[in-house]
Amino acid sequence: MLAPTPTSHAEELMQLEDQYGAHNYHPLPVVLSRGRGVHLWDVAGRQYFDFLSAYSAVNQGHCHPRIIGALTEQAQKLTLTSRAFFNDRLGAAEKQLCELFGYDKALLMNSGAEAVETALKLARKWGYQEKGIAPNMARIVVAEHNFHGRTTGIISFSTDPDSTGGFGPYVPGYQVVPYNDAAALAEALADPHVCGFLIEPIQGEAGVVVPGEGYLTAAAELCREHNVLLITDEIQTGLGRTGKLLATDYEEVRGDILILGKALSGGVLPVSAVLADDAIMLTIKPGQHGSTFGGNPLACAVMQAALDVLLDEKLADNAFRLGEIFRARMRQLQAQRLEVVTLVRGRGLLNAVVIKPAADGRTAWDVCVSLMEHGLLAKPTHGDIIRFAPPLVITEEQLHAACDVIEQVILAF
Ligand code: IF1
Repeated sequence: MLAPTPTSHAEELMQLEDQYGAHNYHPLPVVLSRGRGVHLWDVAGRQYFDFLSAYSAVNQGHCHPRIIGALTEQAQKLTLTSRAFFNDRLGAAEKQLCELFGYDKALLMNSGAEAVETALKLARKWGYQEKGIAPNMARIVVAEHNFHGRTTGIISFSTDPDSTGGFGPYVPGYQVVPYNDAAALAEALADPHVCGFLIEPIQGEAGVVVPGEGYLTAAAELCREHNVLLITDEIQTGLGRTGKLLATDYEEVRGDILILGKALSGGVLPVSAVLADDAIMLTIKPGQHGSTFGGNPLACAVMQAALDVLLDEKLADNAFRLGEIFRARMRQLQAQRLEVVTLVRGRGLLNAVVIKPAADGRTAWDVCVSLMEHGLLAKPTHGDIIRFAPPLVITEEQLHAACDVIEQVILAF
């Protein structure tokens, strides 16, 4: 079939992806070519507020000068040695991570999923070696509606048919419990084969589901009681996104294993990390785990700059303060259009607004298309939920300007 003649440069580029790229996404019809701070520009030069931040990987804002500076400086010197040899960046980067988050050791990987897989392997290793679980009998408890990545190991415990359908057979050794239900968790942890409980402190993909006050504390206590490792996946919620350095800081809970990713590099290149104390981390011996790019000098230089920016620019505090303003504005909007905006929830600058489909069938997707036409980019999840997550460098003035756009679009919906 002859493809229709592209009428614009953007359509030409979308057509290229359609013809030569896998169809594993359904992007909004916008083709971006430049980013700086909270703004993105498309190929026609139109400017947008970015209210997705690449799913919270761009907390420091697009192309932050300090992070790009670290990238370009290191890129002229040394990018990759593999871990077959030492390099002059990894030790200092690991030290900065361990001191900032309060752990003995860090294991650097690349994607978030790789860090999650690393954490699962670590928990199992500890379960056999330290908890004395019989070989191949270790089990890990996870929450319903979890999202931890797309590998076959991780989707083995997903409850989302889109993530799991058609990808079996699945990795055994996982048990699903309802999120935010301490009683169900207590029951599951009583099984002596359980070595770990993997949890998102706030469920991102599920639609920014914030657990009840005290749930994380109860989970930590139950894990301690049953000698089970609490594994906190802060790949999306960590690094200032929810208004604290980590989302678990809201309850002063500390994961036995902490998983970080996304904004660990400020969205410049893939960097992820697993942090744990010696009793857990040293159960993995030389040659038992690794990755070609894990801990490469370029990633270390970028990560150190990204963490410096996070702290120097007090991005967690900014997210906390502006998140309160954002939710207040969305709740005002909800009061005006109860038949459209049915729920507003979140912490810091990780928020979601639930949109009731219109009588004529228009959904959150159509709201996002209209937002795009009015200069703001956001993406719906699970049909009716729009996640609003701008870079944490956003100013109060920019936030109000963005809320004006959201208001205008939703009032017209
Ligand atoms: C996609 C979702 C968000 C994550 C948590 C681990 C990972 C992610 C809590 C894996 C990744 C990304 C993946 C991306 C879209 C995005 C996403 F919609 F998929 F679920 F943010 F909510 N733990 N989330 O959120 O990290 O391997 O991707 O680096 O797959 O479509 P990754």
